[in-house]
Amino acid sequence: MDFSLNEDQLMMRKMVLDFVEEEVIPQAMIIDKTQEFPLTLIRKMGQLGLMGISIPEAFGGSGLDFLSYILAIEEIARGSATTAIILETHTSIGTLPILYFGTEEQKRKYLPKLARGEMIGAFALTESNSGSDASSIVTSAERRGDHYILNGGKRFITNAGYAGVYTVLASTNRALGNKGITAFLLDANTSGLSIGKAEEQMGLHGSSTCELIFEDVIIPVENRLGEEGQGFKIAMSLLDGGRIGVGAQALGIAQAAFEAALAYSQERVQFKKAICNFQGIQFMLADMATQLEAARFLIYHAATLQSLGLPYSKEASMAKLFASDAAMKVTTDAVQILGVYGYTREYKVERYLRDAKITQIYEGTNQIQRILIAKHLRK
Ligand code: COS
Repeated sequence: MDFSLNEDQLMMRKMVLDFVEEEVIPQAMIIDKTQEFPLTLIRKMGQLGLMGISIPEAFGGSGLDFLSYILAIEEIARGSATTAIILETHTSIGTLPILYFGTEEQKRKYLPKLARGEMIGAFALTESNSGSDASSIVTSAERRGDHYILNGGKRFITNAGYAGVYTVLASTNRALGNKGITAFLLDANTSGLSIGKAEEQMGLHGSSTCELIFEDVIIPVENRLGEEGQGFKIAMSLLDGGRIGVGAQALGIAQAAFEAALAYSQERVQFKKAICNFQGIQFMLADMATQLEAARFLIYHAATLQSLGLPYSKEASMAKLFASDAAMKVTTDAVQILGVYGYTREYKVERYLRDAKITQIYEGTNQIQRILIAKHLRK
């Protein structure tokens, strides 16, 4: 497959690179320390067209393809994984559900605001007792005439509290299992919706991960996304794209860690020479560079298949699995190369290590990715 980027993709990547160098990197350590949600960067991403990168121009977006979006996530994650996951959630599982499954009216209502970054998107599937087993959700939506009554709760919801709209998965018929799950668009200001516990996380400081509580929330029928019972398939198909996004996030973090380790190894002198001249360090750097290259190929391959409208579930799982495992290895080795300096908060590599870990967990653990890949091998 040819990964030579077209003019639009190259221009977009250059624009993102400048934004990352000038505005994201200088803020990243501050965001990590203060743990403040980076609203200024999000507004700026809205002005640059990044919040609507995958939305057609007819709905106020930039109208770029999926690979362009993935390139943007990779670059932003190189600067700040926190900022990248906000954009990734907003796009892959916050905005694309409406673009792919929404009615014309739903698209007109939400997409322009999401594209400008005036509204942030989020996705609410996970519950306290439903993680990997996604079809075991107990949040219920009961039809009553022209509306549904939503009760229950969600856990670990990225962008919660800042999102203007949530794609919520709820059971409309428990007896039907995954075929009784339905998706809804829930406006953040709807009465009965409240934001619960905010999680304190190992990494991604400054991102928001909270509980959602639903108490007799009234959702009009026109806010149902797709048909009753289609919710599980909608969620699964969205997660396929989301997983490529998480892979790109992992890749960006790993790239940053590699660059930091390489630069340090060229400056750090021990035994009268820069440590990059020792074969022990060279082998580590060579392995890191090779892992990055392999991850990049898997991610661009999966994103290109998505852009072309070809099947890509297996490739998305492979990309996410490989890139996130590579990110853990590369960030761990980066800390090792910086030695005790790398273990301190004065250097960035310990942040990269903390930020990388979640990429092996969210949007489907790497154990789930292996199950999914194995299922495809049987077909
Ligand atoms: N796209 C479209 N449809 C899909 C799909 C996909 N990627 N994956 C599965 N489906 C469909 C299947 O075809 C099946 O439909 P039929 O019954 O009509 O054949 C249906 O969905 C159920 O699929 P399956 O039997 O594989 O579902 P399981 O309950 O066994 O669950 C896993 C499968 C484990 C893969 C799923 O629960 C999962 O992805 N878990 C991880 C959840 C996750 O990623 N959470 C992250 C938090 S959200 S940010």
